[in-house]
Amino acid sequence: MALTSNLQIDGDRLWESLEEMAKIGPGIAGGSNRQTLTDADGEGRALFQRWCGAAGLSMGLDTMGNMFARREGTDPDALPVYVGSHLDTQPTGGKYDGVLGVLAGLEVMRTLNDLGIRTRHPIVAVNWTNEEGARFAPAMLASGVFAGVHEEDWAKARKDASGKLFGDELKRIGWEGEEPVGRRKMHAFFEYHIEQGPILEDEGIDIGVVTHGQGLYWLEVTLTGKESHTGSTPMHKRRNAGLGMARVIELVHEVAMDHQPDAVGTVGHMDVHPNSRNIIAGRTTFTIDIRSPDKETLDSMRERIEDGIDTIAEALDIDVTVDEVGHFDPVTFDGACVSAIREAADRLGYTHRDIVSGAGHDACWINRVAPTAMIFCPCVDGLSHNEAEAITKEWAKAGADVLFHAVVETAGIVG
Ligand code: HGY
Ligand code: MN
Ligand code: MN
Repeated sequence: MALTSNLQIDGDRLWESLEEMAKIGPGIAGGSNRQTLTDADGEGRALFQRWCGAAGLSMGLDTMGNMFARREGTDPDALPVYVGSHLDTQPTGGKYDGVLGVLAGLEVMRTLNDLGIRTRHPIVAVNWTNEEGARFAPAMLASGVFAGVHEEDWAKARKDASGKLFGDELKRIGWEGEEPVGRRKMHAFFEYHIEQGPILEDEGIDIGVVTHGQGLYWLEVTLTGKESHTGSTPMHKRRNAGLGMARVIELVHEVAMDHQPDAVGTVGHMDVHPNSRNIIAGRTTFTIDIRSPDKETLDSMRERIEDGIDTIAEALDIDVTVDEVGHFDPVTFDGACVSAIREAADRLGYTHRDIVSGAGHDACWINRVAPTAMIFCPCVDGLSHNEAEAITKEWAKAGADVLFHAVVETAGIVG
């Protein structure tokens, strides 16, 4: 049996599943707040598990809470084709970031069941724990442990803002598995995700064929000056950590602007101590997020920013520490997997273009241990990490059709 363009997923069922999942951990403005290892995350996992059980899939769970829902192939010795993303969201996240890729993976299985198609390779739908890195930094934490980038103990010792440990929270919600993390071998991994940027929508294109992912550094900076009275401390006698942070934020922006059109630089997480309106900030802690598709550019941006921070600290007589809390080099995805996606889009008659991922994804780590590629669908105004994140049912379906064809083609139809 050959894959023909009429073999497509059930777009209504996928959409209903997205809407159903979005009811768990709702945001306050119509999006999602299903942060990793919260009770809401646990509920979302349970719903995914129920759906997988109803589709006849067997569920594996590893010691980092990664979920693996398996559909048997005709050749049990053949390495499975994996397909998935993440169910956790930002605190003010959208309903589709990550979730679309997990539920589209389930939809691939449901469609195979409907069509009675058997594949040679087994197929496994995945939910990676803590992709967002919002509650426990860094992002893509559990896929990073799976790919051997992070030690499991280090990951489980990561703390959230209230001092809770990742490992304790994973146990608390009851989703710590027995399976040692990282043992699974993959024939290939496909991740379907919203673009989280404006290119596909602006160009009126259905499918992003993701050939590369840009590299990233997350640097956590702490500036320490001296708290003192805002009214009675003369300007020349201040050690103002707040002013230091403001100058670093400007520096990060300037360095990114010097490497347009691709590089980006942001300070998104900021803590000010004691954060009182009439006390000069004695300490500021903030995260610098810089990204570029080019490794040399990325490294030179980091160097220029760290040198600049030292100059700012000296000028303001404040102390500084800089810790790297996240990093991966720019990623080149697997040629054969990328071609399978391109051919699927062509077969189905969807418009497509090659694209570099601006955001980080679990696929960026899994690409180290298996042939990997990604599919993007457009999102409204390119907006993401915002509760107003939106896609259309048609966009969701088109990408899931391409995912279905790419995965099934790679898994080999037996009949
Ligand atoms: O930060 C990222 O790029 C991803 O959304 N976690
Ligand atoms: Mn995501
Ligand atoms: Mn995200």
